[in-house]
Amino acid sequence: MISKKTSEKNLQLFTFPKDGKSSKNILDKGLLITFEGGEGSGKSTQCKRLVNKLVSEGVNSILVHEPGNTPMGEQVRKWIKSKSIKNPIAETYLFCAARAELCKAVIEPALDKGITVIVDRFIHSTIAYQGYGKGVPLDVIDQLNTITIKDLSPDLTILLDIDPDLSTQRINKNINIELSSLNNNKKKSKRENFEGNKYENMSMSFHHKVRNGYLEMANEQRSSWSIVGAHQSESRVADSIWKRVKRLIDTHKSN
Ligand code: ATM
Repeated sequence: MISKKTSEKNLQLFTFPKDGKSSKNILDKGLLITFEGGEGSGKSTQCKRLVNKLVSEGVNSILVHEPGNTPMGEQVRKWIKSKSIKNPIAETYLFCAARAELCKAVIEPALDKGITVIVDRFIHSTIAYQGYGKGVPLDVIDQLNTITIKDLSPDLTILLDIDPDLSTQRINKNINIELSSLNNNKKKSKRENFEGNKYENMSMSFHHKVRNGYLEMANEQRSSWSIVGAHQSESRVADSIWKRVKRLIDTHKSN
């Protein structure tokens, strides 16, 4: 169901599955399910597992990530990952611009076709990172988010919660494994690549602020959030997610 076209080097563009709504879909209306959490929480892996499970259970689904999946979003992603931006409000506008484009070009049309959309990061990333993490006033972000997504709102937000000390260990372990499997020339560029990722280089206190922000939001809106302990094994995390998503599907199933 997921189809990506690479039209430029490193550019991941989203295209709708050709079979669109032609296959059987047990839902009349697509659901919007968002994933949130810090770096190293296993979000991307769990998003992929969920979209595969949904498709196998007869729910037409697609997976997108933020920022990205539109020509503009991929440029924003490249910029954010490699360049330093001095003003957090400028960064906020960039994320919102990429999101607005993704909503219009992909998410809204998919939901209209009855396709369920899984999004790897959405509005709550901006609240957690730019708001709690970098001090952009939360009411400013709320206003921008409202303008950006209009009346789209997630049916469920899954928070993969992990202590930043633990996720840092995971990230470092993965970097070491990747580095040891590369030859010397490639080693250098890979390390440069990781060092260029300014988010992974933020202080531990920043990552703790982001985590606390997420937990505060999740605890304030328990009915539309699910907090899953990301320290558990990949399959246990996937099982917890599926239990919660299955409940959501059962309440939306067409008769
Ligand atoms: P990943 O998709 O690899 O998680 O990277 C995107 C980065 O952009 C991520 N970095 N970390 N850690 C979080 C950051 N981000 C924001 O700061 N605000 C946002 O609104 C979004 C969507 C992402």
